[in-house]
Amino acid sequence: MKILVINGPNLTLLGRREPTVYGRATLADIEAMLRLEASRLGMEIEFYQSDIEGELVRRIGEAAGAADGIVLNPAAYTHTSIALRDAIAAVGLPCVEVHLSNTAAREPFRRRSLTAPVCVGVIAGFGADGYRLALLALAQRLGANAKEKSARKGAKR
Ligand code: CA2
Repeated sequence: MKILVINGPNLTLLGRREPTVYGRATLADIEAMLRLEASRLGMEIEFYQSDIEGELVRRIGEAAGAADGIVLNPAAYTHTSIALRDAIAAVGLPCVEVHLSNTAAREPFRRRSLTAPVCVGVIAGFGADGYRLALLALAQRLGANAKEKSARKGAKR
């Protein structure tokens, strides 16, 4: 099972600025923690970051047929990007949206997510641990789907 983990603009600043909002973990720390969790779950992850909206759109599109699910922190594009929303809707893979901070408790413009409606769920406010929780949620959802499919196959035989 392969999961693509995508991070949007400015998340390379993690751990260096605004630790009270975003915590002290760097993006490299988050990647290392996720690799550990993925190996525990028997999953493979690919980690990707870009500040550029079009590159994020392209990477999501490339996941079709190459990954089983997506963990996505669209960062500021959460609140602005119809292009990202369309890419998630089109790729046909379960996508879990992650935010380090609790966006519902921040400025009004952060309360609206254009991408959340096309995701299977949103995890916000748990800092770096949110990425681990998103991976667990996908493992459970994809594992359950795989079990359901093989049970259906068995019932047909
Ligand atoms: O809470 C989150 O994970 C956000 O996606 C982070 C975005 C913000 O625009 C969203 O509303 C919520 C900001 C990412 C930039 O990260 C920084 C990290 C350290 C210092 C400055 C920015």
